[in-house]
Amino acid sequence: MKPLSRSITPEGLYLTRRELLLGSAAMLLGLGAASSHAHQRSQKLIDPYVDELGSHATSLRRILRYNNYYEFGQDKEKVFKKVGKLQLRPWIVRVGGLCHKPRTFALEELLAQPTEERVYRHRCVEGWSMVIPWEGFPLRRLLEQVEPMGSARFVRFRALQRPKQMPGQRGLLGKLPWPYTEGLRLDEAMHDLTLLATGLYGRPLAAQNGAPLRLVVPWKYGYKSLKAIVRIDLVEQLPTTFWVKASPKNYGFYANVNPDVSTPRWAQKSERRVGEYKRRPTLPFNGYAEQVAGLYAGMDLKRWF
Ligand SMILES: Nc1nc2c(c(=O)[nH]1)N[C@H]1C(S)=C(S)[C@@H](COP(=O)(O)O)O[C@H]1N2
Ligand SMILES: [Mo]
Repeated sequence: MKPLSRSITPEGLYLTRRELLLGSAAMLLGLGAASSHAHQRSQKLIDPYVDELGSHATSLRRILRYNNYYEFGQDKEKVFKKVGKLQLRPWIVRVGGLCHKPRTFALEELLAQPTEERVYRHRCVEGWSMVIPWEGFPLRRLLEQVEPMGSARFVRFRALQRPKQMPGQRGLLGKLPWPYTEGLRLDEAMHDLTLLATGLYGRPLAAQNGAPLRLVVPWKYGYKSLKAIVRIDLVEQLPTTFWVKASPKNYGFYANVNPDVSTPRWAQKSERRVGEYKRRPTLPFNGYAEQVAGLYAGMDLKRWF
């Protein structure tokens, strides 16, 4: 079995540069969209991005052009065209609440952390999925630096609120409970699979994928993986979150991928991998049961959607 992660080696960096070169050569030749194919070719020759179950990563082009990011509207195929105005620097992330050493991190400091590559499955509650080669570091590493207090039981995340640059925060969608917020139980947040992503496919994160910093929790529905993080707080009570406030019937706090629990709006038995035609069965915990099922021993996963 392929390991879930590998650290970024000098060869890895070399590949990244090679990929960029091939990509820009394709652009110069006027092939435009061919850059991601050039990229895939270069990866396959040497070390393809494959998850531990053998699935190849979704193409970079698809990952960049099919997005859920309500701050930029509801049309998944248009998000990438609307993010250009978002100002990604300067950027700071405040980490506070019930911890002994609350801190403000400058983005540069976070991006200087050593990173790993993790090829993760991503399953949206709407029934589509992708395989994404993330680059990032475990959230645990950040939380340990602020020293959570014994009373901290949950972690609350908050995304950027900047209506001037985020059209979904104005007009009709402006009525949603902005800013986008999410939460995890502290042990979920400390789990090794839980990442802060800084990039994908060996490149810096694109705005539409949640730049400059984004949460990734691969065994939960995609809405837990909050983009554009600006604040992280350790708290005592289970936090209410954006989608739970907006539509409690269709969204829950735990949101562990579970083919046996459907929501009124979506059945969850199967999913369509973006780029594929036939649906495939959805796996409990999105295929990560071996690593995470123990976190929920004794919990009624039907009740705690
Ligand atoms: N801030 C913010 N984060 C968000 C969302 C959002 O609307 N706003 N959508 C979520 C949902 S529903 C999904 S499926 C994933 C999509 O991530 P991707 O576009 O990088 O594939 O982002 C999640 N994170
Ligand atoms: Mo989603």
